[in-house]
Amino acid sequence: MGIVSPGFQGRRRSAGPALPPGQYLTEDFPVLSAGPTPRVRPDAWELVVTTETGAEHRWTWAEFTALPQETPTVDIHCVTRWSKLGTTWQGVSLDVLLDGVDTDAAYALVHSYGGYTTNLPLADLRGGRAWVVHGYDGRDLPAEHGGPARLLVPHLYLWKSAKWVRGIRLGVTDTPGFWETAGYHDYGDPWREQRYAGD
Ligand SMILES: Nc1nc2c(c(=O)[nH]1)N[C@H]1C(S)=C(S)[C@@H](COP(=O)(O)O)O[C@H]1N2
Ligand SMILES: [Mo]
Repeated sequence: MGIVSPGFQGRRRSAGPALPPGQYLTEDFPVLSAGPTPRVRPDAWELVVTTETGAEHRWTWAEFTALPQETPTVDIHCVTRWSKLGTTWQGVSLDVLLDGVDTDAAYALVHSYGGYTTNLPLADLRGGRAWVVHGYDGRDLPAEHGGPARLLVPHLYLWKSAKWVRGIRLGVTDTPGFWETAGYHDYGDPWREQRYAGD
């Protein structure tokens, strides 16, 4: 009854595909690391955001973990084609970290302990879509998954979610990171299947 015609409302939102094209579902949590796992003790850990003018914003572990916390539940998609749905993390929104950072930059190059880098538009770190997380599934983030803390940007392929994050350098120009230099897509939207440069 009424004026609602079935099939003409909210279909994509309620029943849209959970998996981006070319992905399969996994229940376990694979570890993908391009090198050895760095062991960074929290008391030696710091996070640095550097702006295009060279201004630095630093957080010790105590300062970082005292910031307002969120527990996002998100789907993650690796370019090697596994996806994992409904993963729950704990950490700090990039909106909180970037609040008070004065910048006109359009790009971010994320640096990890161990030397890994990855780039993305600064806009993709804003708007409640990116976190620096130190917890997974109610526990401390295991070292192999990026502990003590990693970036989490679930709307892009997971190689953008730098494990063992140590710094974010803001720039007016785009600088490709580790996998982007090796031929992976500069942006990496799983829903547009942007796996490799040119996709
Ligand atoms: N520092 C660092 N971060 C990294 C990587 C890496 O090799 N080093 N691999 C990336 C890739 S390709 C993926 S798929 C995810 C894997 O995260 P996981 O090992 O927690 O599943 O981390 C990303 N972040
Ligand atoms: Mo990956």
